[in-house]
Amino acid sequence: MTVPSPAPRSILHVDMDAFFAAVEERENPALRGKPVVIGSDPRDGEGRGVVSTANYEARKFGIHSAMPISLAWRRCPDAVYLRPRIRLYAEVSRDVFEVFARFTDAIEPLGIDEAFLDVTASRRLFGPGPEIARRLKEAVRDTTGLTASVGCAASKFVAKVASDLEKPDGLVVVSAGSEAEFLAPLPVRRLWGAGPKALAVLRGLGCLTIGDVAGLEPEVLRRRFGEALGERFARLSRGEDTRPVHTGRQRKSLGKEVTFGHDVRDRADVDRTLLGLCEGVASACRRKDIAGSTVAIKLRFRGFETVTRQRAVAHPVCTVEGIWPVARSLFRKADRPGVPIRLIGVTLSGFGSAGEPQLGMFDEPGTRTDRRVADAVDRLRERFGRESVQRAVLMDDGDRASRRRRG
Ligand code: TTP
Ligand code: MG
Repeated sequence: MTVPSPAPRSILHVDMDAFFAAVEERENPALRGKPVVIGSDPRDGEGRGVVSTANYEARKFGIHSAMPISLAWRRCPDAVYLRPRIRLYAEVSRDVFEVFARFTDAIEPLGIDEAFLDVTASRRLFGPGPEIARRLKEAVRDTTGLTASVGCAASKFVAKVASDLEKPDGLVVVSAGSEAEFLAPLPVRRLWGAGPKALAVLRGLGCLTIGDVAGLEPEVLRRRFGEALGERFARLSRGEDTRPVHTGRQRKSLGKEVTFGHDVRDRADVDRTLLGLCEGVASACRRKDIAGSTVAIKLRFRGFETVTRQRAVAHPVCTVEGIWPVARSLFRKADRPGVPIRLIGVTLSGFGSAGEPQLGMFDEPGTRTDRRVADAVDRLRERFGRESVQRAVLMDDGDRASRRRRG
């Protein structure tokens, strides 16, 4: 029996060409065809700054990013030297990412001018991956007047290598199954994660191309680089890379805390504050579409003694119903009755995506409903402000009375 392998993904790596310089050329067409160098301190070529980027005409003179301006000047005194206008480039970057967003939600930005896009689910709408790549390049050009280079493959690594091969205005497609063949002739320095030290070791092993690495026994690589890195090189050299496109930066933890204006003795007050903090953490989680599997609390007593307690929960949580009981129980255990409290905080960590029900996140009875209610509350708060929806226990009595009167 053969195990069916998952259908190949369509991943694009998109990188704008000579980005800062291209924007300057767009703003001032008189620059077109001339060598253009963008640098932090280009004063008459005497500046001590470095080159941010150079257009492709200037690159013919051997000018490239991170080189001292003074050296660029010596190589091409006739180039046009310009100071970077970061705010302008950031605006154009926003336009570029808006074009990306027409094709998919699964966008992982890598910098101001480059991103991975997982367009697997977009194929139904826009056609096969290479067709989406072609359309995307066209849309970027129509909308921004700039060119992008795109790599299209079934994995991030291969797409990234591909986008760089035919710059500028390139489109390189690597079909699923031909990754190893595509990578084989390329120099080892294109192997992801291979820094100067690793490159020296690889060359010492006789590897000049990625194909040479693929030809080694994986065991040799594991011995030289350790389990993790050795295995990674072995897999990447054969074009195997299953890493997902990460949308939104993955957070390590998300927490909220309050320092009381005066030390608080009344535990009911502390409870209310703790519940409010849990609410804040929960709604921030849901806005980011993440759920955490570890709840922690922090307590500071009068005299600055600080304690923290944490507990892992069976299912990742992103609702106040999930976080609050754990936080309250941790608080009870850490509390020193009678000692005034100065600060309390709640932190959630151990995140995955809340949008991955296959992890069993929402299998707990009632959790689905919690999540739906919570989402509705989030939407109301967005429209009418934070105060519109309050849990009864969070309102003090005066508050409740005044609402009753108004209601
Ligand atoms: P890159 O995409 O690395 O370079 P690029 O877009 O200029 O050229 P290429 O066609 O090779 O992609 O970086 C994007 C922008 O980031 C670049 O235009 C300027 C800025 N940058 C720096 O300021 N310093 C640097 O060292 C690098 C590498 C880039
Ligand atoms: Mg670029």
